[in-house]
Amino acid sequence: MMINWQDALAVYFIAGTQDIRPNEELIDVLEEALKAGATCFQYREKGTGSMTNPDERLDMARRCQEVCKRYDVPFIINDDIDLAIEVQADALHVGQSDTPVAETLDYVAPFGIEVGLSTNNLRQYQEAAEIDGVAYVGVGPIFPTQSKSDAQPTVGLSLLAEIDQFDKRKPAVAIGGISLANIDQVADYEVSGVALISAITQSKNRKQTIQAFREALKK
Ligand code: TZP
Ligand code: MG
Repeated sequence: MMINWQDALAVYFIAGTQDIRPNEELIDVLEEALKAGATCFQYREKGTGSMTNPDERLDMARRCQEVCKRYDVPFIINDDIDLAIEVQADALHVGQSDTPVAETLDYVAPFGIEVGLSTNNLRQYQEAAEIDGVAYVGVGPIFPTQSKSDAQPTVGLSLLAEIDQFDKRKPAVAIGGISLANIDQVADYEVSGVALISAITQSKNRKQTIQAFREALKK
């Protein structure tokens, strides 16, 4: 798949089984989100309540990937090189404290798997922008988040403002605590989109929620 990240990042849904309400299934929430217009999906099985059994993770990854294929959206694996290669994911997303991005690229690029990188400050963003193999950059956490217990300190909208001062070398996606209550503030900056966990998993009306995000972003 040739991925146009500028478009694919618009409403970037992230989830693992740990993020799903007890009465729902990840696979159904994913299908609902894609039907409603989410533009890509990252399988992130991580943190309290996540599945630790590799076979179960592989099975879940395959099921999620099948749904993404049906909706023709990129399927991304969070921070698991082996799993990304095993399922031939479209992309692998890594953070600053995961396997170094150069090493990650050496592993996955030969398989045609693209790489996204999280950044938490201007220096990291600029470094990421210099790395040819990095397909897109995550920027955050913009606001406080309940979805990641070891999240970096909140960077606020000011980091988006700083990044806007530079020539955009990479498509950027804002992450962390983004909701319909603050999307208009985020949309003032030159981001390709927003990465969301709770705004989608906890939504009472996913269709309405996702359409409202797309409208706010004019996507
Ligand atoms: N990385 C930085 S913040 C975050 C991740 C994975 C969690 C985002 O979740 P939410 O619920 O959209 O704040
Ligand atoms: Mg990480």
